[in-house]
Amino acid sequence: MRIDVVTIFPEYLEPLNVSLVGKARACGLLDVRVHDLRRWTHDKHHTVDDTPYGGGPGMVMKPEPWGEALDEVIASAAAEAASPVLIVPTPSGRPFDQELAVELSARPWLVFTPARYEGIDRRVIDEYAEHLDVREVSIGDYVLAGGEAPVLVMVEAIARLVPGVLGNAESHRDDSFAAGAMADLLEGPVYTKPPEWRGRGIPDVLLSGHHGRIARWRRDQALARTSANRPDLIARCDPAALDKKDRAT
Ligand code: 6GU
Repeated sequence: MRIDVVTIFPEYLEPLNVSLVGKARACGLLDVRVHDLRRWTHDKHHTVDDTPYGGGPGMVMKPEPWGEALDEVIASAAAEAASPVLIVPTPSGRPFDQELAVELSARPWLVFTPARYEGIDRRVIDEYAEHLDVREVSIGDYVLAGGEAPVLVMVEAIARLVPGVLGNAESHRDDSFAAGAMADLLEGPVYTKPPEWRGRGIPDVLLSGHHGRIARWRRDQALARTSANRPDLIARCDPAALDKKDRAT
């Protein structure tokens, strides 16, 4: 998968060299290219913003640098025989969720345009939406100072779904999770060695070796945690997906 990011803060994307995404880049599964938007400015001060038409607070990102940047980044791929998905991070976008991560992880090429200030001149989005699949996406109901952190969030969520990026064991586990009985529930607590830490032990059932009882316990824990932290997920749940024992919980 190829990922391009155009930003005025290329250094903000440095974490893409670390851990899971960094390793996927190093072994060639991901081709990540971060571009400095100011490369496509032509004035002495490398201006990327200006005052909003109609007045109001803040600044708006000028369309010309974005147009030149995106034309060049996207043209570099006429050769790649594919058309990218253009992902525009904005708090006014549709919510980013696991379903969108799955969809995007199957696309060969993603271009992200994280903005600062009050956002990008609307004409840029309208222009590229004429030829490209453009998605305006938000990562949650809060306002960040810019789209770079959302890009880090989205790239990590998408990259771990790209075949080969996660180890086999984990990807198989995920497959069964997505389709399986725990779909839409939050994960319950996990434990490892030592068997006692600061006087605290391990729930007996996990030491019992009874796979059926362990699965039941994990599901009950997941239901309890989901009810406490995300009652909206339980309300949305298909009643057929809850069995008789769940309802007793
Ligand atoms: Cl994608 N951008 C900004 N600036 N704030 C956000 C966001 C995106 N998603 C949630 N808050």
